[in-house]
Amino acid sequence: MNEHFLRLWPAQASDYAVSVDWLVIGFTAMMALFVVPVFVALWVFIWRYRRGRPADRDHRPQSNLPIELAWIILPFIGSLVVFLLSARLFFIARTPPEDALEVQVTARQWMWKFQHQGGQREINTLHVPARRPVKLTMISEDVIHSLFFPSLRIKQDVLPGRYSMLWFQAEHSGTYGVYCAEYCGTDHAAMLARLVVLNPADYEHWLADNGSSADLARQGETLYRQYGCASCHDSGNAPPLAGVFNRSVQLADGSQVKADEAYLRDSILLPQKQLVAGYLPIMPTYSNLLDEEAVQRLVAYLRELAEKHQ
Ligand code: HEC
Ligand SMILES: [Cu+2]
Repeated sequence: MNEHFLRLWPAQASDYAVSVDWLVIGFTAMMALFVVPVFVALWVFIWRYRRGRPADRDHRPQSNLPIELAWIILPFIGSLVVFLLSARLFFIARTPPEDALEVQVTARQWMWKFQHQGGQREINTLHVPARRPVKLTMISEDVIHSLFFPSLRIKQDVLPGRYSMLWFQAEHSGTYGVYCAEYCGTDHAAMLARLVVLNPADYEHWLADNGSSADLARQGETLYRQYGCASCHDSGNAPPLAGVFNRSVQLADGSQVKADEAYLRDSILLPQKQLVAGYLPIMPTYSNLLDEEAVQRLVAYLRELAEKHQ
């Protein structure tokens, strides 16, 4: 497709990618530091004590405390440094900034679907602005997939029935390869996508050119009316949904949950899974009516309601 596909050392599209590469290079160098002396000594001794060589063979083993301490402590410190550096990167990868741009991802055999907050939708191509954090909330409509951005050095399984998350900040505009990294059936190898990183101004143009008439929350509001949610939720038969997002919800079994995206998704698709305390289990299952993308729109609407509600 383009030069970024099938490169052994992919382009570095983010600062995170640069840090990961330094970690890999540093770790490899440290391993070489441990391994090379062992192999050098191995061959020296093989040579020196080969058969027929009149070498002195009755050395008593003698201890040498400084050497013992050195080979225990130095590798320990080296490994600890690598551990701390990788723990830091892991922490960064798990902690999206608050102001990240949000994109909803739905995977299925065999394509990637992306929904932007403005309502723009694309398949197998993802447009993002450079130098801005982007957070992907991902779910699969069938089997396990895995979204892999080699040029960003990030990869995350995309699971059916459960949201997972990736975030990144691309620094350089360009087009980068995106892969499915979990074998998912016949056309797994063809489950490719492109990441198009645009300069912020070009990104604004792209948004405007691809603008849909309604943003994600408006589309969710339409679904909310279309599927009769209001008949229960705005009538007292069901909990009001205006401020529910991110609130703590008391469940019928006595436990408490935070109404995050995953909880709201499950409430819509599997209403009997977690019953809200004080209500009857009368909510119908929407799993055969709404697909994951529709649920993402409803959740966007409920989120917006909560933001207005504050
Ligand atoms: C027939 C009535 C009915 C309809 C229609 C209905 N719900 Fe519900 N819903 C309920 C009831 C009752 C509860 C509380 C009991 C439970 O958890 O199932 C509930 C719970 C919820 C919750 C969890 C609320 C909380 O406070 O934790 C969400 C979210 C939700 N519904 C969303 C929807 C959406 C979105 C629709 C439309 C696609 C919808 N509901 C349609 C009756 C309904
Ligand atoms: Cu796949």
